[in-house]
Amino acid sequence: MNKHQKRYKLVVFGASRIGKTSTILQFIDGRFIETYQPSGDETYQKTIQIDNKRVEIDISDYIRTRDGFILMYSITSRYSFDLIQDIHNEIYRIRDKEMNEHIPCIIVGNKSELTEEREVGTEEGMKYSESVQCHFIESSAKRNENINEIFEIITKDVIKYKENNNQIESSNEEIKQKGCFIV
Ligand SMILES: Nc1nc2c(ncn2[C@@H]2O[C@H](COP(=O)(O)OP(=O)(O)OP(=O)(O)O)[C@@H](O)[C@H]2O)c(=O)[nH]1
Ligand SMILES: [Mg+2]
Repeated sequence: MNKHQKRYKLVVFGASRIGKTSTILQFIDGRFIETYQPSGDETYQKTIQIDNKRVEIDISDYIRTRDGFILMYSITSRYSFDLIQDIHNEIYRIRDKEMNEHIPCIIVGNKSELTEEREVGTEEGMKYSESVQCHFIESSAKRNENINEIFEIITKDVIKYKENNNQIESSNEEIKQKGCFIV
């Protein structure tokens, strides 16, 4: 990684067996494995191009201290969709953020090709995501549908978020240097 290249840390959260590892492997290696293997705490890296800039993203399943969150459920599992809502609340609790503050996040309904087994409607996923100000997409790790898009959308959100926060930090710095304090 050259020293000008930025690195962003993402995490994929969600219930067991909904396709988190499959999505990451499809994205990183362009492969899909039918047989299920439970995950440990692996991390994966890939360099992608965002608006003509190369950025490195670092993806894991289980780590907490992340820049952006991919909250994944399977459209075939109502339980996994409900769990996303708990995880979302938990992230805000751990980060000590108000619900109206933005944390870079995308909600992903995976296994989208299993239409016959669908338990969660597209509209429903979309509505919930809107209500918590997260991006939303349905994907299929199996068919490699919308996989790159997941990582592109979340990385753009993280970049924008970091730029805004740096602006806020540097303007706070300016205020401090001018000797003003806001309590
Ligand atoms: N039909 C279909 N099957 C999928 C898709 N994505 C993953 N799978 C299958 O679902 C099973 C679980 O996928 P994993 O990627 O291991 O799920 P995970 O969320 O990482 O599971 P844990 O690591 O246990 O939390 C595997 O048998 C995959 O082949 C998909 O888009 N469509
Ligand atoms: Mg896994």
